[in-house]
Amino acid sequence: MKKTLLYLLLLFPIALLAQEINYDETKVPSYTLPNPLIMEDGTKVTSKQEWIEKRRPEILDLFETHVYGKAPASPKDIQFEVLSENRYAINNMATRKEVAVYLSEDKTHKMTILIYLPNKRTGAVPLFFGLNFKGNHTICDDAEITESITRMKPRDGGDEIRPHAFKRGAASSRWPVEMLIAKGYGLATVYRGDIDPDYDDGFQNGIHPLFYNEGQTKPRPDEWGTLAAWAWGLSRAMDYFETDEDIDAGKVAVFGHSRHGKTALWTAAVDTRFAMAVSNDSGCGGAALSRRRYGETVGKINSLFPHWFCENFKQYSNNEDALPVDQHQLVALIAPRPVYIASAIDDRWADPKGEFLSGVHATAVYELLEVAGLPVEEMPAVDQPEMRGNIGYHVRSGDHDINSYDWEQFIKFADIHLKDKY
Ligand code: GTR
Repeated sequence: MKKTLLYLLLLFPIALLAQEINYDETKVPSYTLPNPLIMEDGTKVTSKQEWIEKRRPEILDLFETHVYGKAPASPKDIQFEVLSENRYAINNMATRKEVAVYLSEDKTHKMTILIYLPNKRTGAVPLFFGLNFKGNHTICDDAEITESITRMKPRDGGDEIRPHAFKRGAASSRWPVEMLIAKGYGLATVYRGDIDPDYDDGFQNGIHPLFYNEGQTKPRPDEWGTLAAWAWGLSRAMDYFETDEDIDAGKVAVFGHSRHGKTALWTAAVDTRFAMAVSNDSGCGGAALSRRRYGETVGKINSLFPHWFCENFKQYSNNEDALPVDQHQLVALIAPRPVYIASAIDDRWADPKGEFLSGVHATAVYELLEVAGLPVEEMPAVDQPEMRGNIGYHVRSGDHDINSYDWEQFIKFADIHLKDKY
């Protein structure tokens, strides 16, 4: 008897959790999305100028206050140092540079940007730029990349720093360095742990404490979580790109897979210097509409990753209709710049359809700005990319990952939007 009770008690929360996750399209609740072209006071936005001067800042502020959190301005004392440079990388096809960005005056906090630039170039090159999960040395089997100091949640009271946790080149299937170089693009990346390690430690170990006011011990409810901190770090790399004459800082595409896809979209929304954004399988808190509650939900993401968003976002767990924004407005913040949204059909956790619909519902803003957004309202078939407008989309066959198929599409899209100015 006792055993049965215990069993039921154990099963109950599991059943509850299982119930919460919906993968049935017919069970997606009906919802009304906030209209990106209606001001919070009900006024319609009818001109470019109204969008740029009024509605865009309003939406940006709503996302900062309720979703990602406000980040500080760039520090005035930011310093860069080229740590290494080799012109004979990747079979002499590329120049590899490693650049330290010191995020504090005393140089205690630095992030290292790893950059590959095609040697076959006539001037400054366009660049794909994004965070990596496991360290710079994992993106390519190149013996000379400095191993990142990998920082992860300590196990059993152990150390946060885990030397040699990941092998050189371990993530190379996700980073087609040679393909990008051959197509005339540079590639740059930063290990996200250099900015803020990806676990909940009460915001002590990343860059947040560098900006606390006297007596402050954690971000305020409307201040940056980890995703906004990563985005802030990507902007500091952009500060460097603007100083590097081999890089065309006006043609940088910020990209990311999954949590880094969420970050890429937010980075491009906040920092208009990024010319293009690519979101791969970014899901909840990325391109997927929160109100659909399909796959990962706001409640789920806030409990699994309490450090990713600002504290205010927790109010919307299982309360999505109260959110003053939804993720199509995040895409709209990038307008009129090109944005590519990629999904994978088996990645139901990320809600491929919800990712697609963000593009559909951001389109009105692109059109107001006199460019095409996503020119279709029905989801394209699997492996049939849509890239006629400034919002590109594909749903690839297969599961949650970023692979060479995805990259081929990103490059085609960049060829359309970045190369013409190249
Ligand atoms: C999952 C998370 C997703 C996505 C993914 C990833 O566990 O629930 O939101 O970000 O991780 O980053 O791979």
